[in-house]
Amino acid sequence: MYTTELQKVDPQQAPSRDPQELVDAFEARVAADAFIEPKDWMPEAYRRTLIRQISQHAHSEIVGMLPEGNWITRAPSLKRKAILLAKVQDEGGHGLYLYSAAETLGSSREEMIDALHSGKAKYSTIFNYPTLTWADIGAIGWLVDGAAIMNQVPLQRTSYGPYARAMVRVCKEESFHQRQGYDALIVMANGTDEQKAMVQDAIDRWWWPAIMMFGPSDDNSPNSAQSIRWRIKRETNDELRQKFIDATVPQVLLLGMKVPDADLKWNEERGHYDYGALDWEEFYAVVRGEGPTAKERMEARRKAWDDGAWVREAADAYEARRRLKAAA
Ligand code: BYC
Repeated sequence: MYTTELQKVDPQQAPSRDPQELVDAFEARVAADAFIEPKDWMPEAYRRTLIRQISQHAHSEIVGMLPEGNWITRAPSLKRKAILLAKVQDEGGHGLYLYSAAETLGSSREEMIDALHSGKAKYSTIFNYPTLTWADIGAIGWLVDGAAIMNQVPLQRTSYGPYARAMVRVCKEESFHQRQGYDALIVMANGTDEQKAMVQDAIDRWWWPAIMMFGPSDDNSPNSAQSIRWRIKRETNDELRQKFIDATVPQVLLLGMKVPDADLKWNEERGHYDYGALDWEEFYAVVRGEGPTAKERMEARRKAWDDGAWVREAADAYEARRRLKAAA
């Protein structure tokens, strides 16, 4: 199921050309900012890096539905419930575009889902934290989707065409997600003392995990240098983290809230905020699958996959019947 015609194309085709010539032509296209498309020749390591990044991105989108999904039945009004439902559904859609983009590189949906469920593939650390209050839902929209946009806007110019094109729509939807999250927090920040305290508490718990989403610092990021050379990544982890902090601190202040970082200070000379040290031990522990809700998230994903078996079987049966009819 889900196998595409593209998977049948031999990725290392073009036997008649000298390998160095193929590499040179590939490098020249990347250097000229031309997109690499599924049927184009590409180095095996480029393909593997893309499958790794795109599939992990897809996993993050569908695991990301879980912490917010928890609140659909508890949203404080019909309006907020409708918005949250639409947002969670959008995240599912993002997962689908991304799995489809990864499939064009020859990886099957089953392989990718297996890698997620067996713990071989990563997904964003951010979704291993619990959503304790309604303010957390606002904080996720604003901070988590905000960090995602900062990371994904440059990916609209990533060198692999299907990934870049998927990002255009994803970024548009993420912008709406970010605004609805901030809007929910503005309402609460202008509410009762209890609501204000909930907003500050949510910021205190989500700030650091959100800025860790950008990944390890540049000197500890094993994949960055090559990914930047191949123009898969257009900006480094630390560059994006800094941009996010610079853009978001004024938004915290506008809410009348505090950033939970005693070392945060505007640096006039650099034209950026200086910020405190990240807890990398916590980051790597969460990457290893030791986050507060990691077990729960994987159990929910496996259950969703098992419960959906009948849908996949029905889709297969429908497709088999459609083909029979078409042949007749
Ligand atoms: N969490 O060499 P590095 C969303 C891993 S979803 C877990 O810097 P790279 C949303 C990294 O994979 C947001 N693992 O790697 C959804 C690598 O391990 P492997 C998801 C992380 O790839 C629903 C190792 O650490 N966005 O927005 O050059 C609701 C070394 O790192 C993390 C994307 O996936 C992390 N935070 O750079 C709301 C964007 N960070 O794979 C919102 C696309 C690092 O070698 N991805 N690792 O075993 C990227 O831009 C890049 O893959 C990263 C990492 C910046 C994340």
